[in-house]
Amino acid sequence: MKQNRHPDLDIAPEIAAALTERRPVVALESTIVAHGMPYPDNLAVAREVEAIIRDKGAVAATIAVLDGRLKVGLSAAELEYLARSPGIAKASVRDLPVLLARGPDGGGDGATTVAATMRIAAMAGIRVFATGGIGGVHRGAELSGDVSADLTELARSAVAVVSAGAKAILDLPRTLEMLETLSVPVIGYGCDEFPAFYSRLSGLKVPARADTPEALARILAARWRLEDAGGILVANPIPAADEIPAAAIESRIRDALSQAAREGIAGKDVTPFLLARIRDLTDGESQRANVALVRNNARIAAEIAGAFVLHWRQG
Ligand code: PSU
Ligand code: MN
Repeated sequence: MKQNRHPDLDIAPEIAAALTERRPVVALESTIVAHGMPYPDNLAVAREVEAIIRDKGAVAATIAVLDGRLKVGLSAAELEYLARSPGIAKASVRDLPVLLARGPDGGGDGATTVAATMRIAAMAGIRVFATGGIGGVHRGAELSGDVSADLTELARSAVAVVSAGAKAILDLPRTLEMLETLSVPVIGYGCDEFPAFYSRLSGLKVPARADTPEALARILAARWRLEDAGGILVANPIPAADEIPAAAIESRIRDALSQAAREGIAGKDVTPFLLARIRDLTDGESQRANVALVRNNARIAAEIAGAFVLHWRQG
């Protein structure tokens, strides 16, 4: 099958068949499993999210790097291995060549971030991807220079990322500015404000809004008729019943940020450190919100994927 011809790519047969037949497929990342939540909740959530996608009539494609192979679709044992291995590398796009070159004998395993998952999904021909929140411009980036490669990948890979916005630990106004600079469409799903991950509101307007999967599918198809192949950020707010108002969580975020600064946490360790600290400081409430928004994103992503394949087939 065409998708399997790439020398580094292993696409599970069920997913390859769905892609060939133009049935809906939704990609899922693995950093959220290995580094975003502790075991065993991470495994339960990963399985549940795959089930939500299946119940909506789409095929779930969880992506990771294992034994130096780009894996699209994981077995139950592979998913469990990722969930139980907190020491596994967090792999963004820059890390992929090193992991591939190591191969099976030299530690060629990695949990893929939004950026790396987008790249691999695009290589496989998967157009819709559900996550929690994307990485972006960190607070204090004017000094640290810490800007997630999730943003530059959104400018580059032809994948729609369904998220609850960017993580609240970030500098959201600068993240939106950067997305504008990178010419990435940001579409509010049923909302006019850019959601703030744990909360529905950020005070920042989204440049455009869509209210149905069909409306989004039309935007996706139009994006990819243009002569560039970048991505789209779909901003889908956390359900009202599950949100933590921004005012309630902001002081916890600040506490976690100052602890990270005191302990000299930098680079790729920043995001996992902050998520874990905020989970402790909120007695697990932040993680309950995180799980709720991931579920919600999976549901919407499956609906968008369904609408998109119809649109794509009809041309
Ligand atoms: N959102 C979550 N949990 C996570 C992440 C996002 O709810 O663990 C991960 C994603 O994989 C995202 C990464 O791509 O954090 C961003 O890390 P960085 O800021 O180092 O690029
Ligand atoms: Mn970073």
